[in-house]
Amino acid sequence: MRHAFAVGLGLLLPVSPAFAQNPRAAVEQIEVVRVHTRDEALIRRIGSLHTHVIVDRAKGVIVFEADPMDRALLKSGGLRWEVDVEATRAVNLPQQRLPGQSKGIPGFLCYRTVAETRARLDELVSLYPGFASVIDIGDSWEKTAAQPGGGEDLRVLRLANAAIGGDKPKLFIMSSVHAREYTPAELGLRFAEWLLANYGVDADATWLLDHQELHLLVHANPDGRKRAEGGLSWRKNTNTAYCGATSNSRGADLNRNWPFKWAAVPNDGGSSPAPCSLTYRGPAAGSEPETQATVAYVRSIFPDRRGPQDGDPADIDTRGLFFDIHSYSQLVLWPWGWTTPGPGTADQAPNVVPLEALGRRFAWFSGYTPQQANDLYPTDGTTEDTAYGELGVPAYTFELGTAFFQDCALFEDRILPDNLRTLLFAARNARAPYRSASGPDPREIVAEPDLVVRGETVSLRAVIDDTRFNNSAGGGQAAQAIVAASAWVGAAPWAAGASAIPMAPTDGSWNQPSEAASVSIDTSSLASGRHLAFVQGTDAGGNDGPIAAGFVQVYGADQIGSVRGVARSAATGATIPGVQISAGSLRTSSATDGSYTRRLPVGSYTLQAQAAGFETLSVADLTITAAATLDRDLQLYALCRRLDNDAESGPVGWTASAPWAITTAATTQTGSRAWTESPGGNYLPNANTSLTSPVFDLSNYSAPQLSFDSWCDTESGWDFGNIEYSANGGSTWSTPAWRCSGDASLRRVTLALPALANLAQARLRFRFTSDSSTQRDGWYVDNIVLEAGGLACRATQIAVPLFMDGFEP
Ligand code: 0X9
Ligand code: ZN
Repeated sequence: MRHAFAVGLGLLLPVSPAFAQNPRAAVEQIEVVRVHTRDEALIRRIGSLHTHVIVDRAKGVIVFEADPMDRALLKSGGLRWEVDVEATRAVNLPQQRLPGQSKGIPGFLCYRTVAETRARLDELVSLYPGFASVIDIGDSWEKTAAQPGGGEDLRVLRLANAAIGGDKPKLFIMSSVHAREYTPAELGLRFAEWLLANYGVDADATWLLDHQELHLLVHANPDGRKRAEGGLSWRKNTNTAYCGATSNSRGADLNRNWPFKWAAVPNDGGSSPAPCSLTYRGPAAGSEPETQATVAYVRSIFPDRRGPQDGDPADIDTRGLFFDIHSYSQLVLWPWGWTTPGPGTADQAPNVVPLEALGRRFAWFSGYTPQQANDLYPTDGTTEDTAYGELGVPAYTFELGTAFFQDCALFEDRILPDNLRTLLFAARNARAPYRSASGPDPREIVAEPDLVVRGETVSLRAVIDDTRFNNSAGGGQAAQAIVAASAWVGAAPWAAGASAIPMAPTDGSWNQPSEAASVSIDTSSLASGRHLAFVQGTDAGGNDGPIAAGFVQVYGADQIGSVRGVARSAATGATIPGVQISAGSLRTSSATDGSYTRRLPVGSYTLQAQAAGFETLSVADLTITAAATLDRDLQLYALCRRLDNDAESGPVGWTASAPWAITTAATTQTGSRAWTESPGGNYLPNANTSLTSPVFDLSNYSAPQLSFDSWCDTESGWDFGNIEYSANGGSTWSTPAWRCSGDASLRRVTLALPALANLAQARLRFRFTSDSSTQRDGWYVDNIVLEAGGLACRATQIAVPLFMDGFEP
């Protein structure tokens, strides 16, 4: 019987005629199915023709998205299989605007639409004229075919400091080439925004924009994406030539249409020839306008550094990095995709050693599983095989997160930070990726002091770390002892005439795979201003790692002054240690006795002082004059608690609609009691029930901030814990300011609610909603605190006389 199924899927025949020719019905329902099989050939066959495939070989189960024809084949095939109801619901998510939602994809405030992305790119160009430009690299299919919607330009955001010339290493990132994959485009855009916002603030952002280029194709498939924004589970482009002009299964899979090894895997094992298939490769290599434009652009920015034979390695000095960001599965993938792994086959890319090493480093930062792209199933005509195969540039596919329509809270809190740091690390490798792949990474670069009078000595420290490999999935990257580290101050290591300053191991000998290192920097010949201090380490294998940088500022004695003082509580006069004090990008923190001193270049500043539990203090018009010390004590006002509910002492004025109640179930581990909307076990279908705060007065209160513990075991994408607020005592309620779904882990959530500032009739609620199917344990919340600052809060804190020193106003 298994045999019959295999034939049906075209495993033993080149292509099942039905599969190749029959256009599908106009609207087709995808169902996620679980097939029980241990037949490797069948698993690979299914894998090559489907997305989103998950194989559990231990259990002998393969899960994939099956269309009606697949299901017909399964029904006739005699295998044990069933529909995964929850997963099916997750790929067919109907999208509804949140109440009051005016931006983002309906139901998802955190993902900008194609139109919003276009506007934001224009805005970035006008905000950062010397750094950002937009390049129109070609048209989407709908634009070339003059379709009713008009189509879109494919737009690359290029970031580089235009004031510094030269041929710079390039990082190319394309995202959301599969339309329904929501998170990749937003990650790409946020990475660009982070770099621009941190120029001159973060040393790495600064040198990356000075000495490298970022080329970002945020929406690699805008036509398809516009469909997916409407809630369709759209993957391909929208070309009406394939599968019928009105079918929602039409279009070509742009990640099977790229020219290198297009359709190369035998027996259609790497892509589908069937126009309605989710992995339809198109009628010819590079047939789609999106592919043509993107490939031409990639060829224009990366020279060819690899020979013509499959086995030719790229030159070790190849510069640049290529990324194609997808979702989902939490994977870091490197070429090849087109080869078939197996005993005795040469399935690895010729540069596999550094490709794998760098992939395992990326996976250290993201926590994802590192593997060769063909590990699960072969694919042909993919983006990263073309970038690497044609040009030799190291190329990677990331699969972000755990869902196409990923919940925003999980995106913001985990996926975004995990992958921003991965991309930042990646960017630091673009100069010599095949060399730095195995080399140690310098971290925690500190210059002390960070600002000196010319001639003073700076101690530059770093930790040179060779251990950051993710060795899961059968990996064996060995960390090697550090043997050297160098610093360059003022000039980049690659600048003509730059001289390396050797660093010394803090413990006296280079023998560990992670070593603290330092060096004293003579500043007597440095020009006035801010200098980048570059650090690079070398391991026992002779591998020079990537660069990381810090800042050192040097001025003449006539260009520096300072500010000093003591940070105290306005209410009690007690000194406050650990206050974070910043003036522009220069920072310090108060000592155990509350005192601080900060040297600054002469000029005018606004000082910001921040400490947990206190209102942020801003001291404007601070004028620093040469060789003088300005005394400025900092009087910090404690934040006032306007709401407080730890569930230990009952509802204390809160209104709990049934079945909300206080439970002693230990799920949240935050005390003996917590609130939950389903104290009896799982929540009910179609729940809509709130825990509502008393009305509270925020007149003359500013910067309200809510924090609480959350444990949110719900059906992801369907059942939600929502935070909403009311400005009128509960008559009307806001769009959810935050919501959770399918996150069964304890988290402390902190939310700024600026809209509630100064309102006399403020109110909050924790509203739980579920749909008709699949119930879980539910939502637990605890230790709810709303704090605010402002005049009304300060009035409760009688200012005590400060110690008057110097010319305190
Ligand atoms: O099938 C794909 O195109 C990718 N998965 S997705 O769910 N985002 O569609 C995986 C491709 C993996 N193989 C290569 N990149 N070669
Ligand atoms: Zn994808």
